[in-house]
Amino acid sequence: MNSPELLPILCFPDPRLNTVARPVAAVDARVQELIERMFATMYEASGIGLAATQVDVHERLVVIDVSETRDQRIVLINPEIEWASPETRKGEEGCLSVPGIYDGVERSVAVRVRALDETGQSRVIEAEDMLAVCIQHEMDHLLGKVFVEYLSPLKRNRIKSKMIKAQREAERD
Ligand code: K1U
Ligand code: ZN
Repeated sequence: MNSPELLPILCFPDPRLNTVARPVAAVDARVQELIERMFATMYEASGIGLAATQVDVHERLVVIDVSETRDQRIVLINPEIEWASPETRKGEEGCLSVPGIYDGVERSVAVRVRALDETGQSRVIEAEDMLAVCIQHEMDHLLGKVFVEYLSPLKRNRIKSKMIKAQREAERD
């Protein structure tokens, strides 16, 4: 079988990253093909998660694989956080839409999420540590929020300038 076609990833500060995603209406062949393309794109970019927003599809769909073996796929369609631990921790985050930038973000250490899987079945996922952080980061993307928005305006503006400069240089080459 052919490998799924990769999708271009939007880069901060592209305003399309601030779009609020709408619910997926039906888990059909179109959505299943999009899931395969998103996993292929995420693995190719060595990421642990990818939200549909990042590939300019504004529907509530996320793919995740935090395993070292890269074979533990998690699909979240129309995810909703049912519970988030009051205990929080500040951890280093990165983002495929903000390449080369890593910084600390305070997140709940555990979450319980309800979502549909790729077959349309409703599932509950209890997550902690890296998976919990990744789920919160990806669900922020679906709300149009990029992790740099948690940083100070000074840091965020520096990152914005750096990204714009890098994008201009890449266009020139
Ligand atoms: O949403 C994304 O852009 C994917 C992002 C997910 C993420 C990483 C780290 C913390 C929270 C969410 C990435 O995969 S960034 C690249 C990456 O593989 C990575 C970066 C830092 C730690 C672990 C992995
Ligand atoms: Zn991200």
